[in-house]
Amino acid sequence: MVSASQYVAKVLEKLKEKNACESEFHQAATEILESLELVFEKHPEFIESNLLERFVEPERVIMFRVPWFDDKGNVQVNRGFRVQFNSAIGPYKGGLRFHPSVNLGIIKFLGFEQILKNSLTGLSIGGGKGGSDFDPKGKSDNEVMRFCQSFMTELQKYIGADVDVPAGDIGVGGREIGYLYGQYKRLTNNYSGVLTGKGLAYGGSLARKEATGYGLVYFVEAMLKAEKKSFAGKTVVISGSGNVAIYAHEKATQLGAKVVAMSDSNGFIYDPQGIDLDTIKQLKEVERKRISEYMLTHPHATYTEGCFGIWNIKCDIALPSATQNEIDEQSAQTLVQNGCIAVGEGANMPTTLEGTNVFLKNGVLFAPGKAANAGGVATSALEMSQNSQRMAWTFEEVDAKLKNIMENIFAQADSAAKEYGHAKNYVIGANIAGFLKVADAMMAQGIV
Ligand code: NDP
Ligand code: 2IT
Repeated sequence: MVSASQYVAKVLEKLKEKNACESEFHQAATEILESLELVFEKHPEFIESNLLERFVEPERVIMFRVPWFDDKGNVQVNRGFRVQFNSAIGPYKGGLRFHPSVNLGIIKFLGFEQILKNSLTGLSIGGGKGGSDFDPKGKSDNEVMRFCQSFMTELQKYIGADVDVPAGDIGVGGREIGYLYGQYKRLTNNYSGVLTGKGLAYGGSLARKEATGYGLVYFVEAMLKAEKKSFAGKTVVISGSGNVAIYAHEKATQLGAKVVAMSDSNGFIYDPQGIDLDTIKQLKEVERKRISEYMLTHPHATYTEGCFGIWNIKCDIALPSATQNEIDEQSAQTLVQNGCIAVGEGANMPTTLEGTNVFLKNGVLFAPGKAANAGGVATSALEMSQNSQRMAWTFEEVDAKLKNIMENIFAQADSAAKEYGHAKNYVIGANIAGFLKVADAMMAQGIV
């Protein structure tokens, strides 16, 4: 029989050949598969049943046309996606991303990561992801609504509370989930928990909005605690100023840290006194404006065009929470030189493979996204539980469960890393711990 490393290399080579233009999927798969070599050494039965080649192939890929009328009466056409990657441990679960950069490779990398992330939560949810190359920026509410209605007209054929439960991601927040839910209900005449991140008036969960950012900070706090460190008194830089970034700021500040920089896709602000979160919430959640407008009310701060320069700001803890590949090798080196002790990925795959290696080699505590940002989807699963029970839990109940789940994910990643001889390497730990549960379920279910 082939060795574990030959087997992994062969599957990876075939994956790259079969999915030639999907660079983000190659990147996510390379990181995950290389960690899994250690698992295949211990489990030759996984190689015998060609588990890995089945694991990297989505169970189903849906791609569809999304036609809609803009406010001028012109017909616009976008492309919609839903990748139903793996249902071994539960119904497909994962967000929808609306951003002009969206393509199949991006949705596949996100869906692939989601399988392991969802497994780490300990809850019964499989991996999926979807979205569209639609750009909500600069569109009127009516345009966003017409787009969402058209998108759901097709998507509703493939989803269901026990089948596939989408949620938000970049460009999809409460407004979009509301329009999508309204159209689902209208077409199916079925009031069920088919989407998460819903408004509180129609089945949403308290603390879902806060969950990814809070969960990120809970995870990093657990990672720091293992080194007898904490957030108190630390300087923090957070990229992005969307859902994840805002609530990471809120929780880090509650724990005694000072957040000095945040960004959007145009540029970043630096406020040495600590960024005023109420202003950011007003600009981003209410007015949908650019972060540069922070300067109008906080003239002592500085604004710099371009989002990547944010990593030149000296900090103790970096929480990249905007998008993929925002920290490259150079930015990682700068962070290390500036004395950064911990990095927590709020975004999915915000660090390149080279950047990750810089952190690991220099002893920076590194919390990979699939573990550190799992609080969002975990709380989505709590929303699904509340929907099935027709119950609503209090904010405190949900938040306490979230904190417990994040501490548990840290413990799993930590113990798998130790067991496989790579203590404190939470990339390897999270990949292995997440994979083993899915692998066991796939083995038990036969060749499917
Ligand atoms: P939002 O749409 O609320 O915010 C995204 C933020 O990132 C905005 O500030 C946006 O700036 C910035 N951004 C987006 N794309 C780019 C880009 N290509 N270059 C530079 N900046 C960019 O999204 P979320 O906060 O929900 O998501 C942020 C990240 O967290 C994503 O990687 C997502 O996959 C991940 N994530 C989200 C979860 C959730 O529950 N929402 C759960 C787990 C992970 P601008 O406004 O200018 O576009
Ligand atoms: O990347 C993610 O985990 C999300 N965007 C959240 C998915 C969800 O189903 O809540």
